[in-house]
Amino acid sequence: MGKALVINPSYFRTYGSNEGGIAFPVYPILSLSAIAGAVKARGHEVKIVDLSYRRYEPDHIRQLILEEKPDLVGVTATTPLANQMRDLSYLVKDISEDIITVAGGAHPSALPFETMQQSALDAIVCGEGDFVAADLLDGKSMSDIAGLYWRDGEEIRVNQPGGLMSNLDDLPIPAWEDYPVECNERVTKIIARHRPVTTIEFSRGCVFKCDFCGSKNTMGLGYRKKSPERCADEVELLQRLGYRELVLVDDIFTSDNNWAAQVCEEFIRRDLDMAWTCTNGIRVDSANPELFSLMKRAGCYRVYFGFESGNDQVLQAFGKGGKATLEKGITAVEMAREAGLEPNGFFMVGLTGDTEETMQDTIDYAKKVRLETMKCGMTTPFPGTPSFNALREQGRIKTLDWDQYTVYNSAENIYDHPNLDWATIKKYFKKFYAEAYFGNPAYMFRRLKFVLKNNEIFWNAYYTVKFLVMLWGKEKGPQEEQYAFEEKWRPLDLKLDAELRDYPVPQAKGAASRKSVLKEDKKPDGRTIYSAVPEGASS
Ligand code: B12
Ligand code: SF4
Repeated sequence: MGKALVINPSYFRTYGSNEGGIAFPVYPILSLSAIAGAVKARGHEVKIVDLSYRRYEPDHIRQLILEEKPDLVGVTATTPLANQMRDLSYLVKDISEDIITVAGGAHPSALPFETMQQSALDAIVCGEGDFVAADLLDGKSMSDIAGLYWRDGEEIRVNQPGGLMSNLDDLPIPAWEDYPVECNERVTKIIARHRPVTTIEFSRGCVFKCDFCGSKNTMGLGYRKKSPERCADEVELLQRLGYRELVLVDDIFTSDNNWAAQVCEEFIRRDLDMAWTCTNGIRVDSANPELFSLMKRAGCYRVYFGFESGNDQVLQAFGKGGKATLEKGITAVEMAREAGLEPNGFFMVGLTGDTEETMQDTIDYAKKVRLETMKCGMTTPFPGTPSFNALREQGRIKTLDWDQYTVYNSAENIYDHPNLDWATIKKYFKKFYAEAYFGNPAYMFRRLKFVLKNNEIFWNAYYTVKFLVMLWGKEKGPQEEQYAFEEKWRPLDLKLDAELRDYPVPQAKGAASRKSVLKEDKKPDGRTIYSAVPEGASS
């Protein structure tokens, strides 16, 4: 029997500024519970370490590793957390060369080879990786694990990808019971009404191609679903564990209306008493009045719609367009209201194709749709997204220091927008909040009614003050991280103007192997680089 210690790095720096503090979404994350579930199912031990709510303190981790004596340390990371993941890999190797270090998640999946080059990691999972930690603890050789990037002496080896899982019911049940309970209580009232809260997934993937989105790198292009019975079993288990609310992390739960309805019917049939929300956003064109009513009856109380822009040309330009029109957005919100769901919206400024006029359209549109809250972000090109690749080709990406890729700050340090300067983007970002909230009497009246009805006066007043500080207070900016091994980090062998490696997007269609969409390129130094073959071309 082996032991894994799996780490979610600290969000303190990413969200720690006055801009980010208000929206600090701290709750158990699914990747770690999923990996832990698989490790336990194979008879190994696991310890989940969630640093999201506290500072990164290398000595604290060192102590933990010395106490727990794991055989494997796993780290998950988005791009803003990539440098912490690097530092952790050196820290573990400093304690013992024998502990296997492996990483996965959005950033390593987007840039697997580069992440190996930059770190002391033994291996990286590119894409889905539920069973990798369990396989390694079982003693499986790295060369036999599909999709793995791994270190072989000085060489970085790449294994042929294995394809995405075809039947999500084959996944072990996530080990929610092992998640440190303090994480379940910290989530802000704005995000979840009932506590303890945790995350759950009913489906994986998305078939759309918005240019700012990196979800395909892990979950692939396509849509896969758990059976309604399996979804209900998971909710039932969480109910037994004492959870009272679930945040659904699915890219678009309503992608398949019929299946989503069956899931809700199963919850209703079993009389499950669980609140849940579609916090991650659903597309307006997947809205359906009957489905929304069923969702409400099944415990869902809040949905977020991904509107992004209030201009149809911009929707087209960044790859949404099609059926997700502005008209559809307005109807979708009214459908949700009619069904008794709280409609909320996500918007962005600085999108591909945005101009001053179109950003104003977005603000005007946000005022028009009758939402409960509106969240606006400044578009940031994360590695692994089409927009990052395009901006890089145009020479507009200004840094590959992942510490700059924080959530609510310094996007101007990351890139230059093709047709907008940063002063203008920031102006419209603030204007969005000023006009959509405070310059919107209809909204203010609606919100007051909502707050009184739900008895949320204190929290709304509290967040309004924080919000005002965020918008008009002095910018603190992200705080410096205290890395332990920065001087040892391997440099990134990726120049700003270097040609990018082209990584394939996993395809879920028919659960085909990724082989069919890959071109193999054997390098003289023994490495194998795979490139995506354009749709329609034969491999
Ligand atoms: C829920 C979610 C969050 C949650 C939890 C984050 C988390 N790490 O789980 C919160 C709200 C905190 C969050 C915040 C942010 N997020 Co977010 N988030 C998601 C979302 C919607 C789902 C993630 C999820 O739970 N999926 C289900 C689980 C099972 O899958 P998974 O996490 O990918 O893990 C699997 C594999 O990746 C792999 N794996 C992952 N980790 C590890 C570790 C080991 C050791 C192994 C072996 C395997 C492994 O195995 C797992 C099982 O198959 C994704 C979109 C998506 N579809 O991926 C975006 C996504 C990950 N987020 C993204 C971004 C940009 C952010 C933010 C930067 C900005 C923001 N939106 O506020 C912040 C960053 C916060 C921070 N400090 O890092 C981007 C990442 C792009 C990038 N290159 O980094 C994504 C892809 C969304 C997008 N549209 O582009 N996010
Ligand atoms: S933003 Fe949403 S709809 Fe667009 S590609 Fe990403 S997951 Fe799909």
